[in-house]
Amino acid sequence: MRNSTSSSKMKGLLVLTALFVAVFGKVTFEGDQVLRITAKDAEQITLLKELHEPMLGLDFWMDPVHESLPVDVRVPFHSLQAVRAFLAYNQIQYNVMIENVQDLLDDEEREMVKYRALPRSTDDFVYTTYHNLNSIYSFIDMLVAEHSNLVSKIVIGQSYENRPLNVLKFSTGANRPGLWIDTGIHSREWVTQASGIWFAKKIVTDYGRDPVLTDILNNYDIFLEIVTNPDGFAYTHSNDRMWRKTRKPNSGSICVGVDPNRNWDAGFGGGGSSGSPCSETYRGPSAHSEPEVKAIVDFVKSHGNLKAFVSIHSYSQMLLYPYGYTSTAAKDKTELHELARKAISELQSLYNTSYKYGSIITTIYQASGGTVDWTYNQGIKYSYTFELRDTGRYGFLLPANQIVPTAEETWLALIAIMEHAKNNPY
Ligand code: 0X9
Ligand code: ZN
Repeated sequence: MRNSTSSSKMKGLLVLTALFVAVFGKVTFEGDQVLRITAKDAEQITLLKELHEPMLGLDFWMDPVHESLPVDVRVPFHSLQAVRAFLAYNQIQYNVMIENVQDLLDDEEREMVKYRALPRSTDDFVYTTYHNLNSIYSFIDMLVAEHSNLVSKIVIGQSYENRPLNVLKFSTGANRPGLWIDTGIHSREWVTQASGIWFAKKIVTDYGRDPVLTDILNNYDIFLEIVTNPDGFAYTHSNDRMWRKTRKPNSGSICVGVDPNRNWDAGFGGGGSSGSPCSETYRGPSAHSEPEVKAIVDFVKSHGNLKAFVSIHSYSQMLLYPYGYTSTAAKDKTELHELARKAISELQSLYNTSYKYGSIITTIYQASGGTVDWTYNQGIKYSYTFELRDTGRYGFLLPANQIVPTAEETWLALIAIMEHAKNNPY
């Protein structure tokens, strides 16, 4: 995820990849490995940045930033020898996290095809597997049909490829302040959309039964956007499981897509974002250039009364608050920090999953133009972003048997945040 120049070599490689996909349909990851590289000092970090050479085709899941954070990188089979030799020569420590990426994708696919048939109700829906876009859209429609007194679907806009941007609105009365949750703004972070589905079912199940959720919903509306980047998500199923960005072409480049978590008007263009269309952190030509981002911006402004905004990513196991673009502390830092501590202690109480927490820039890395920096600057005090499971054993390829435990523990943290927002009106 780093600035890469669109050199002619890179174009060659990308054209080859594009051709391969056009002919064979889907990118394969046979023989690709994910390495966890542990740099021991700043010099080794600098060396690792050389691996951004476009011909190598490396996919940095965690970029080299400072020695305290391990660097996770997917190395295509054709570059494995070279990368290993480079690491050995420079005496840089690493271990193999994933032996063969394609094996994990085959497991994931085998698990999914077992449940191809569309269920008749959300009770029959399989929450323990990953689903494609059609299946999620049909889940949304079933849920609304089953609980039309509690939940409705609002379409806040269209994606670049004209897919609806669906938001579930859980509401028990008119003119209430709102709480927002989004999942899947980065399309390859599949455990997030899967958790979003589980949250939706949990809300309709618990309303009227769980006193805390009931009290929240008797005073606030909850908005939930499950597939925040539908074009990217469709593409992760059809062509490239590792796709992160949007799918809008970039004029003057053969590279497609913008990082929707660098596209917001909050420190737009600053450090930890790239101006190169081929980069995984490409910020886009201007703030809010992506329709998927603009739709949320318009919604937040026209609603005008959101009190919490939670944007959910994976992976790393972190609960983060603003800022990402600046090391200036947020004015509510003390309260946000204390609430994060409470939320992660609730989360940990279920399966003992441990989370780090703090501001984005101090806890993970500098990222400019991020979602929650913008919502916080709009006056939404309880702006948070999660990085769900795991810490890198499987990374973005979290096995489906961890979906429900991940969603369950995350829900406890979400309830803590929403309850605090309710008890602390501002
Ligand atoms: O780089 C990002 O956008 C986030 N990491 S991810 O692997 N999900 O892409 C980190 C940026 C700050 N964190 C969040 N906004 N979640
Ligand atoms: Zn993400």
